[in-house]
Amino acid sequence: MSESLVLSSQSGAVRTLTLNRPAALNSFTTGLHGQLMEALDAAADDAQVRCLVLTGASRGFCAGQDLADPAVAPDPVPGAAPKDLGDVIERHYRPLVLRLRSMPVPVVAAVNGVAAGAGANLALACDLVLAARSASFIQAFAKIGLVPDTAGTWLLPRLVGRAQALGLALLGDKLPAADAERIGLIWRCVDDAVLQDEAQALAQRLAAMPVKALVATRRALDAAQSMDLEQALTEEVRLQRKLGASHDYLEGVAAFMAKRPPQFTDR
Ligand code: T3D
Repeated sequence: MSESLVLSSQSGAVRTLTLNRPAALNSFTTGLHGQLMEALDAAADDAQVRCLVLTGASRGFCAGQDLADPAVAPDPVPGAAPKDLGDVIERHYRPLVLRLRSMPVPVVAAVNGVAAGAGANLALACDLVLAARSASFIQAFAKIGLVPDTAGTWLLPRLVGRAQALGLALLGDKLPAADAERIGLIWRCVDDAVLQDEAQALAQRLAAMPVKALVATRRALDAAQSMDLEQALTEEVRLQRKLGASHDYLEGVAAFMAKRPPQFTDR
């Protein structure tokens, strides 16, 4: 039987996926990529799942690409042909980000420890990022002669602006979680002891909300980045027309009028 590189658990409508290569700080191998994609697809296809939590086993969240993986490690033989890293990115990291951003449910990253390289941007590609106070974010790419990938070039300036994005990407320094919260890179930093409980509570809260509208909100905010005001307003018309005809909208208004808690079911 193959090793479980991604652990999956379910609590109510919340699915939690745990990256599980702790000896190498949950860094990515081809095997981990394959299992994570499978787990994300399974969560997307399961109507019982209304929110996803992504976290890491043991002391790290994810140290990015496993640099010891023979598929990517430079061949030490002088004159050896370079590995095609573009191929690795195209086959694994690009689809991973697109999968995350098209999940039909909100995704919470519970960053339990260091998140470096592609591991940092994996977390930042999630909808809400909650990090333990001892966690940190490192754009490690420049230190090994690469550019930020896993959507780092797109995410960083949008999250924190060009000045901070360049500072993080060019220097590759370790950014403690509290500073990541301060500059707006992540949603919240919490004490280590409560991280997983807080992440589960946040996920349960999101799961009880109108998930379809939450996902439409994520998409609208992303899409508006490349729209002018008029286009964004037009898109809001389209989305509100669609959501206004949904069960969840009827239920939300009915529950408000009846002063009772809503029961949202759309996904
Ligand atoms: O290459 C391509 O295919 C293109 C794709 C690129 C995407 C990327 O993600 S590029 C960036 C890759 N990641 C890094 O450069 C980060 C490398 N790791 C570190 O800088 C440090 O490990 C950390 C700052 C993340 C943590 O430091 P520390 O002191 O807390 O832990 P450590 O002792 O360095 O690591 C613990 C173990 O994990 C250690 O193994 P050992 O000595 O106990 O057997 C270390 O080698 C291993 N480890 C950590 N990161 C990686 C790794 N092994 C393989 N690949 C890693 N990325």
